[in-house]
Amino acid sequence: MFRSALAQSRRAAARSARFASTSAKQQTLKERLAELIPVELENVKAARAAHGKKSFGPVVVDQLYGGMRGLPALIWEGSVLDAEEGIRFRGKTIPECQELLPKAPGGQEPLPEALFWLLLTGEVPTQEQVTALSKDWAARAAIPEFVQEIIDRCPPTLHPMSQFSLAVTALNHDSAFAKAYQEGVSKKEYWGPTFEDSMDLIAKLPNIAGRIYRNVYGQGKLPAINADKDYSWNLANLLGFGESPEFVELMRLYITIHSDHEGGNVSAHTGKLVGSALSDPFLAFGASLNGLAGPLHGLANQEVLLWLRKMQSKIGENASDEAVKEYVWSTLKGGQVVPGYGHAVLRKTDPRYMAQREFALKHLPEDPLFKLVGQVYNIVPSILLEAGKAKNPWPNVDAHSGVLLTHYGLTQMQFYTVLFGVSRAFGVAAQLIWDRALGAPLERPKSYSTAAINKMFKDKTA
Ligand code: HAX
Repeated sequence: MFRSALAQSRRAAARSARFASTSAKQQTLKERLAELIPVELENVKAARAAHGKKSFGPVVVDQLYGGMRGLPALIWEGSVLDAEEGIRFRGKTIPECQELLPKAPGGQEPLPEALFWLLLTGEVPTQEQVTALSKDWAARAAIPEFVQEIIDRCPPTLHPMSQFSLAVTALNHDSAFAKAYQEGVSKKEYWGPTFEDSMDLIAKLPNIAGRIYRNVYGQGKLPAINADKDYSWNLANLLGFGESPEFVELMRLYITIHSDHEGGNVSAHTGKLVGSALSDPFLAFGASLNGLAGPLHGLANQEVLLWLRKMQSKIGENASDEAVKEYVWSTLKGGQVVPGYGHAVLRKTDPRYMAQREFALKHLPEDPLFKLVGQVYNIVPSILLEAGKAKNPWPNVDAHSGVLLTHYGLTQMQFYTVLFGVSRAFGVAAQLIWDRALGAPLERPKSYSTAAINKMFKDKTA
């Protein structure tokens, strides 16, 4: 039975690949997806028939107390994280994406539009398809007046991430999925309105982010979206950096590398979990943002800059290695973490850190803060190893991003996680669409009390 399902799915994939090569130029993302969904349904059926009863190995009680580290528990199609090698988006490393994905005219970094296409379909889009996606998102970018008012009424002292989460949650007012569900849409059709909501969500984020930035930091009126420009240019322009081609390039790289990091991290898993209750993509991603706003997750990019600034005010600029070492030890001895270092899965330097370091070496090699980040990179890992607790002493994505943003004049650290949030929507939205297409069920793992665990293992030796 498995063989025939597999053969059937291979035949369907070959048919669809033939179709893709002849009509790729004409196809929109939604049309291509509509072709891929039946193929993937067969793939999943075949994988479950072949492997459904196989064990991944034992679950030990420590995993229940230890934040479920390493527990195989989720299906996530867009990316897989290898502890040594780092992230691959649909099998492609960051350098491969930089090489293969379409770019803006004269640009060197991949367009996030292309990355979204890749995350959703596993295919590299054509330049025309990417341009069409930029235009589609520009056409969907406006945010309802009442959402503008919600943002405008927030006190500037409310953290930008809280404002971001409020605004995204409020977009649920116009959810195509919520409306279709109320009207009795069939399960088989869930993915269509989820796709529309996901496209709207991504498209509206630059206007939301730009409005929060201008409200909080007092930079005046928002410019209109330019439908002839790409997503990252529009985001940069809304923040006041449209005239800086290097900042626009940075946004393209930034969104691409922050988009997805498989499914178990807090923001990705939260979005998937909330979506599994058939909450629409706005509600699901609003929840993701609340998780991203934690200092052990996305807020670490703000914390890194605060930590570096505190270090500079304590030991001065151009401090010696000895002084930096002492400052790192004082952080650890104070019972705090060194922000931007360590990871729950990775055991090597994060390739997202390396991609940003390469960008800095190309565009801002003499920046004093970049030099400090390099100095810290040479010092922190050996101290974390000596301290002996962290399983991964190497830097993660957040150790570098703030320095790049600061260099171009985006110095408001509390805003940094909002940019991470704009990016993370790409990965979460892609998975929400696939979850609804493949009929992913409500998530409901089993929990136990300590008393129940003690009772279960009473009188047992293993
Ligand atoms: N500084 C100091 N101590 C650290 C540390 C760091 N950077 N990283 C880990 N440790 C400590 C942990 O706090 C833990 O201590 P306790 O036993 O006292 O609880 C111990 O080392 C073992 O932790 P671990 O198994 O190595 O790491 P976890 O999987 O538990 O946690 C974290 C992973 C990313 C949360 C952790 O490394 C950390 O707090 N790093 C600093 C914050 C940070 O940079 N977060 C961003 C991570 C990437 C991300 O999600 N970006 O959005």
